[in-house]
Amino acid sequence: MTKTGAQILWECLVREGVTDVFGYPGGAILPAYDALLEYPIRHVLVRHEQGATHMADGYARASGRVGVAIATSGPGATNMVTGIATAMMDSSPLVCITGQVGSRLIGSDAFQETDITGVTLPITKHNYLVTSAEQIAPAVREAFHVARSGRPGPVLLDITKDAQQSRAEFDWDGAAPRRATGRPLPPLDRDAVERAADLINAAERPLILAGRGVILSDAMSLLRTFAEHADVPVAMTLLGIGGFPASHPLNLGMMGMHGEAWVNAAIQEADLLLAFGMRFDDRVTGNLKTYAQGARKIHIDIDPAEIGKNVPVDIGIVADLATALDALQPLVVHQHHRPWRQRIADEKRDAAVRDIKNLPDDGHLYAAHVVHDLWRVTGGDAVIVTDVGQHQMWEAQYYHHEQARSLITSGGLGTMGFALPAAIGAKIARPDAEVWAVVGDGGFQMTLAELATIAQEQLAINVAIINNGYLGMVRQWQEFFYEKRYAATPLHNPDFVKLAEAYGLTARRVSIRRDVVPAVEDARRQRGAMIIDFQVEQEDSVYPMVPAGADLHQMIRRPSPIVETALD
Ligand SMILES: Cc1cc2nc3c(=O)[nH]c(=O)nc-3n(C[C@H](O)[C@H](O)[C@H](O)COP(=O)(O)OP(=O)(O)OC[C@H]3O[C@@H](n4cnc5c(N)ncnc54)[C@H](O)[C@@H]3O)c2cc1C
Ligand SMILES: Cc1ncc(C[n+]2csc(CCOP(=O)(O)OP(=O)(O)O)c2C)c(N)n1
Ligand SMILES: [Mg+2]
Repeated sequence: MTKTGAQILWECLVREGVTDVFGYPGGAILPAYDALLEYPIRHVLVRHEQGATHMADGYARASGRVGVAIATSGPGATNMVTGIATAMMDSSPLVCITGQVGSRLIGSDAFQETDITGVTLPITKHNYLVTSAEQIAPAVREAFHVARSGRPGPVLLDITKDAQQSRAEFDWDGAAPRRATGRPLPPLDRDAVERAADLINAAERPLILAGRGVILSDAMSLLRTFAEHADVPVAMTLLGIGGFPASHPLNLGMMGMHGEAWVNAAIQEADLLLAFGMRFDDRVTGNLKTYAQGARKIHIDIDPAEIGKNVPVDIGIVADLATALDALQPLVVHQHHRPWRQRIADEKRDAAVRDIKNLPDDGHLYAAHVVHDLWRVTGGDAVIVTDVGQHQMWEAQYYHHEQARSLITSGGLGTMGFALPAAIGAKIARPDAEVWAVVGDGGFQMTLAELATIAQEQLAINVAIINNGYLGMVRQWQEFFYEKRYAATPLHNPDFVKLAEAYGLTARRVSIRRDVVPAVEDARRQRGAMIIDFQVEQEDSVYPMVPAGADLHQMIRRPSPIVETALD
C-alpha cells in the first residue's frame, strides 16, 4: 500500500514508540502537520523552537526514551541549533525533524531555505537530508537507532516538502537499519579488567568518580554493590548526580570547580581513581598538570575517544559501564578502607562551619536556604530541572538526590534558558513525578514564553525563580577576578508574579526565610502550576570555587565565620 511521505513519517514514529512530540509549524513542514491529525501522537505546541528541543531533551533525560522535536525550514530549523548543541554535549538522545524547501529548489536561496544539515554537522551525532518519500522510513529508523545506541546523541532529519507530499510504498521491515552505524563496541578487554582489579585490590586510597555514564548505562545498583564490596567512596560529576544515592555513607558529593572541598582534596590525595562514565571535563579537573598526580587511573567509558583525551590513564576500558562492572566485580576482593574514609570525614568538619545553611536566620534569604528547604519538603524525591548559573550550583550542593534522572541540567554547554522548557519535557515524560524548575532570574527570561505552553497544556510544574537581581554567576566572576566591576550584570526585572498571572498561572513572592517552607508546601498542594519568585540575597557567591585552570586543591573557600551580605 502506498502512503504519502508525511504519513510514512508519523507511521514510523508511532512504530518507534513515540507518543509525544514538541514542535512549531510552518510552510515547509505543513504536509507533515496535516497528516499528524491521523496519528495517535500528542503534539505540544511550543512558543519557540529552542523550547521544542529543550523539551525533547528534558523528556529524554527524565525517561531514557528518545525525545522528538519538529520545526519548519529556515528560521524554525536555526532556532533549534542551541537545543541540539545542548543535547550533543550531554549525550542526550533526540530526533529533530525539520521541513526543507522542495528538492528542486535546494541551493536556489528559496524562501526559508537554510542548509541545516550543514549548520548542524558538528553538533549532531548524525544528520540526513531526505529528498524522496522512499527514503523516509529507512532514514527515520536509522535516526532512532543512531540516537539511542552507544553513546547517545541528537540526530537531525531534514525532509523536503516534496518528499512529504509524494507517495511511496511503505515497507517497515524493509526499512530496518542495515549498515552498521558508528563504530561497534570492541569485545570487553578481559586482560584490562584483570589488571584493573589488581590495582583496586592493592589500593589504599581509592576513589570512584561517577559520571553521567552511570545513569546512561543504568548501572546504579551495580555501582552501589561494587562500592560497598570494595569500600570505595564515590564522588560525582554534576551530571552524575543521582547515579549514587546522596544518603549513602560512601557518597561524598560533587567534585570539581564548585564541588565539595573534601572531595577535591580526596582526589588530590587518592592513590587510585576509578573514572566510571565521566569525561574529565575542565570544570572537573582544574589544572591538568597538577591533577591527581599521586593516583593511578582506571577509566571505563563507552566512547573510545574519551579514553586519554584529557587525562592520561593507566588502564582504559572501552565498554558499556554495566558490562564492565559485571566483569570486574567478581575479581575485586572485599575490603575496608577505614583510615582513608576517616581522613575524608575529618576534612568535612571544617566545611560544615563554613556552610551557609548553618547560618542562623539573620533576616536575609539565601538561595542555599531555598534549595535546602525545597529538598526537605519534597523529601529529595522531586525531579529538579535547573537552569545555568549560581542557582544551578547551589542546587547541586543542597538538594540531595537519591534517584537517577532526578536532576536534569545542562552541564557541557551550560545553556541558559534550558530549565523551563526541559521541565515541560520532563513532566510530559513522567506525568506522575513532582517536577520543579529551579531557574535564575536571567535564564528564566530567555525562554519564559514557554509559560504559555505550561498554561495551554495545563501542566502542574512548579517554578522556583532564584531572583538575585543579577546574572549572578558572571557577577561572581567579576567580584573575584575583575575587581567588582559589574559590567552588564545587574538586571532590572519585570514583576514575575504579575507576569505569571498574565499567563493565567498562580504565583507568589517570598523574601524571608520562614516563608519558604509554606510556599513550597502550598505549591505542592496546588493542582496546577505555581511560580514562586524567591527574592534572595543579591551578592552571595558560590563556594567553594576552583578558579578556572587553577589547581584542584586551591579552592576559594567561603570566609569563615560566614558573614556576607549586600549591605556589608
Ligand atoms: C556553571 C557550571 C558549572 C559547572 N561546575 C561543575 C562542577 O563544579 N563539577 C562538575 O562535575 N561539573 C560541573 N559542570 C558540568 C561540566 O561542565 C560537565 O558537564 C560535567 O562535568 C560532565 O559530567 P560527565 O563527564 O559525568 O557527563 P558527560 O559529559 O555527559 O559525559 C558522560 C561520559 O559517559 C560516557 N558514557 C555514556 N554512556 C555510557 C555507558 N553506557 N557506559 C560507559 N560510559 C558511558 C560518555 O562517553 C562520556 O564520556 C558545570 C557546568 C556549568 C554550566
Ligand atoms: C545562553 C547563555 N548565555 C550566556 C551564558 C553565560 N552565563 C553563565 S551563568 C550566567 C548568569 C546567569 O544568571 P541567572 O540566570 O540570573 O542565574 P544566577 O547565576 O544569578 O543564579 C551567564 C550570563 C550562558 N551560560 N548561556
Ligand atoms: Mg540571577
